[in-house]
Amino acid sequence: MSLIEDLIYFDNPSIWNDFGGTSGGFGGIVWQMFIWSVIVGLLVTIWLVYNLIYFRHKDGDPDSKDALKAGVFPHERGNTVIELAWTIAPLLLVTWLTIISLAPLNYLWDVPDEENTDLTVEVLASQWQWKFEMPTNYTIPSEFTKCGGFDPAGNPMQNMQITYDCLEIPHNSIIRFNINSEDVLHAFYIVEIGIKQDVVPNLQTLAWLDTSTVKPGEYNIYCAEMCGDNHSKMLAKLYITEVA
Ligand SMILES: [Cu+2]
Repeated sequence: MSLIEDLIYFDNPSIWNDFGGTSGGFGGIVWQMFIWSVIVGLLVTIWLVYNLIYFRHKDGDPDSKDALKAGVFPHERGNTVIELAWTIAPLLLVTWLTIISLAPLNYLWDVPDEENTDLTVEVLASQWQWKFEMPTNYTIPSEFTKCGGFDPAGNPMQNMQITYDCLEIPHNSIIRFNINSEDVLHAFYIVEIGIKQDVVPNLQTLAWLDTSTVKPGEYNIYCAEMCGDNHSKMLAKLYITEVA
C-alpha cells in the first residue's frame, strides 16, 4: 500500500499504526484525519498567502477607497460565466452527495425490531461508565471470555449478563442497542465502526450493527458527548467474537 492509497482507502489504515494511537485501528483513523486536515490546511494557507502578496496595494494602484464603492459590484472584473459555474457546480455536487447519502443513511436509521435481531443489548450510560446488559434468555456463547472476569480459581467466568465498560458480541449477527442514560447526556460512539448515537436522559435511543460487515476483534467505545469531569475516561471495549 502506498501512502496515497492508504490516505484514500479508509479501511486500510495499517501504515498509520506506526504513528501510535490507543489501538491499531483508532490510531490509524485519527492519523488519517490529521494528515488530511494538514493537507487541506496547507492548501488554504498557501492560497491565502499567495493572494495576500499578489494583490497587495502597490505604488501607482488607484486608492482602494476611490476604486471601490460600498454596495457597488466592480463590474469591470465581473464574469457571469464563472459566477454561474461556481454556483451551479457546487449545487450539483451537494445534490449528488445528498442523493448518494440517502440510501446508506436510511439503512443506518432503519433499526431492526427486536424480533428481527440476533441479540439486543441494553446500553446504560452514566457518569462515567458504560453498563451492558444481555437479555436473560440469551445464552452467552462459550467462546465469550473477554468481559466475564475470572472466578476465584482464575478460570474465565462466562454467562455474565451484565458487564461494565466491556461488551462482547457475536460475529455474523444483527445486534440492536437500546441506549439509555442514567443521568446526563452522553454519546455512544464505536469509533472504528462509525456508529455514533446520542444518549439522552429519559429517552431511549437506538443503534444497530450487522457484525458480519466488520472483522472479529477488538474495538473501542467512547463517550462522544462532554458529560463531566471524567468524560474523557468514559471508555469501553467492544469485542466481536466468532461463535460456532
Ligand atoms: Cu459520557
